[in-house]
Amino acid sequence: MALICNARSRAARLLPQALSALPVIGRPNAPKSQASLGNEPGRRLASARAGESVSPLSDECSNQVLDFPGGKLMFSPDMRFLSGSTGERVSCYRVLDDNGHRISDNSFQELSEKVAVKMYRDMITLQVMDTIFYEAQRQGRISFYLTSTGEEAINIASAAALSNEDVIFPQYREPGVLLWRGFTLQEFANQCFGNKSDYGKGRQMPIHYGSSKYNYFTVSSPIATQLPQAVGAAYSLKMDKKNACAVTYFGDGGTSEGDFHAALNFAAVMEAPVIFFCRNNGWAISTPTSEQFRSDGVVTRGQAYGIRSIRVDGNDALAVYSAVHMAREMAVFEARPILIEALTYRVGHHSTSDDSTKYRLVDEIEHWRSSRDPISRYRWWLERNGWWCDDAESELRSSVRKELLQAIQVAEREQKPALGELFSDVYDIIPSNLREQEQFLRHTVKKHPGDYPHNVPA
Ligand SMILES: Cc1ncc(C[n+]2csc(CCOP(=O)(O)OP(=O)(O)O)c2C)c(N)n1
Ligand SMILES: [Mg+2]
Repeated sequence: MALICNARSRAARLLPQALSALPVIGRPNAPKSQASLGNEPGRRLASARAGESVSPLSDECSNQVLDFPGGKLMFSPDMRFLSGSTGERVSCYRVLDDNGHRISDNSFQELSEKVAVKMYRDMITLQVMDTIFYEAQRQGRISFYLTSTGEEAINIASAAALSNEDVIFPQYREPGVLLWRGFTLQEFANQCFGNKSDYGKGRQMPIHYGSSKYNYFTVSSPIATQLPQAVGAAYSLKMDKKNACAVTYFGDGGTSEGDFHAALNFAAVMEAPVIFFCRNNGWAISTPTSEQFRSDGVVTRGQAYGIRSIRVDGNDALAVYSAVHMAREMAVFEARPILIEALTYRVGHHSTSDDSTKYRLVDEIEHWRSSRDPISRYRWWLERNGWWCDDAESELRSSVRKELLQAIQVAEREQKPALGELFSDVYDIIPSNLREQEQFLRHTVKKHPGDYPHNVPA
């Protein structure tokens, strides 16, 4: 590290580095004009307030440069705190306006009719799936459900812009990524019903999907744990020289976890090819984002960690597709992390255990449902291209509904995993405390058969 000064400031060069980096006020060997400013706090401090413009440096100290890890930086005689905000809010990239018209002179990633139509079909499938599983929960047929309503474009358009080799670390509101990759409605139903064909063997709550076939790590309930895991996986992809990245999804609420910060820093320092995809939907159950952070959302935090970042309209499928496509190129071919903040709204309740009208205005929900719906906006664009019509729409909706009802019937009839499966697959040799628990469980089920399902094989 070298301190570069002109000759008259030679004394400063002899100071310990830490001291020489201090503000000049009160510094014993600072030029007189500056040291004396410290005795006039009113005048001096007024101009030191954050965000105020400061006149160009006039004396030789303006020539002082500190060569510090991270690059050279200027010394300043002005005590200036960085502002807590950037002033102007970071703008939001979009391709389609609210009526599905392309904004002129807009840069976006072209997509073929085949991909564009599959995107739309999958958005509709996700919407129908949400409606029917939600109803199934209300009928008591499954224990829990959580919809992606309002976030269909985020789910499907982001998935469409990735390669199937990219490894996904989801939160829980992104089943559309799995749908895009080919997970069938029967596979979704098997997981929600926790039957023998569920890959998790019924040990998890509904919506905790996972698939090794589709490089989709199993959803894990504790918020944000997937972020550092994604960075580790991304680093491993880089070491193996794979043309793939890790992609992790999370909500605005997830950014309040320490794991978010650890992951961003880790990724930046290790130059890991990972895309951090934040769905900023305004709410973390009943906590609004105003109680979550004071920064300009999430996008500015990426920059603070040295990560290239963008804010996109999460309800504009073409903007999401374009941003993720570009993010992937940069992550994989430049080996760097990227942060995407997609602005959207959680139109549904948090889950079937929630009633969001208790803490937010119905008008707010309705505004997003009717005026900012990502599916209608994308459909208008498709129709203008001549790629979609009313007949295709009704045919698709009824066939998905039929297929899903059939899948639910099959999943419901399917046997449950055997009781012993609750204790398998973790240890090679089951430890004594788990064996005791298993015996206790079997004894309790025998004693109170009416309290337990009859269709669980011993
Ligand atoms: C570590 C941890 N804390 C709290 C919870 C309870 N919890 C479940 S979902 C959730 C809200 C998360 O909100 P956000 O990340 O914005 O995602 P969204 O539900 O809006 O998609 C909370 C607090 C949890 N699962 N894990
Ligand atoms: Mg949220």
